[in-house]
Amino acid sequence: MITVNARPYPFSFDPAHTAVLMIDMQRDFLEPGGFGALLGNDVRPLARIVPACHTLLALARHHGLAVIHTQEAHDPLLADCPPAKKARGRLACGIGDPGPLGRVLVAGEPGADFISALQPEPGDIVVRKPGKGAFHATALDNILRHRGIRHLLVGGVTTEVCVQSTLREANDRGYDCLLVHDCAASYFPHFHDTVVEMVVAQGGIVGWAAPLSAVQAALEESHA
Ligand code: C5J
Repeated sequence: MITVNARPYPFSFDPAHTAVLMIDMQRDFLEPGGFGALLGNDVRPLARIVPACHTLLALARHHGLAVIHTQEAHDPLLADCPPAKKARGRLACGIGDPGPLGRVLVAGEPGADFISALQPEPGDIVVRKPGKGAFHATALDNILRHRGIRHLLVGGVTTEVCVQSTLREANDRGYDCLLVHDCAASYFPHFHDTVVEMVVAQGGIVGWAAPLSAVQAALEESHA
């Protein structure tokens, strides 16, 4: 077992039964012209976590953890996009419309792709999802159960939307989740900080939180 110095208390996991779940590190959320920017957000704060996410993925592959990337994107007919989601925000250029990165939040378009620094590698799993939570209308739970995965190290964007929704869905399904908090980001830094506190409050009511350095130290110590 590996034990990470985490809040509210140490988080232990067996690498053979653990996945890194990297949420939605897509051009649509991190780059100018994508969905996040069209919503009026300054996308720059999200870029700061890219090196840490890269290190977390490299550590996972090196230490034999499963790597799963989620991708928020709809099919080209928007058959999996609830009309309420498309209408939300009253955007002039919204989901399915042609934008600077191709059709907004549509699978196969440039904006839906992962940023170049965090492209999936052979052996990684990609789960496309139509919602904010990665368990809604996806095979994620089956994938995890078939692989015997019980622990998740979670990063990605945005902390208070897709990361938090997914953490809560995973927690309710019985997975132990560690939010690697410097591998997650929000357009609103105070939302990020608040989510970290919400996760670890009340004895870790939704999970644990730790910085990448603590995960790295624990994994490297296990190989010393
Ligand atoms: C949002 C996400 N914020 N990946 N998606 O719409 O957090």
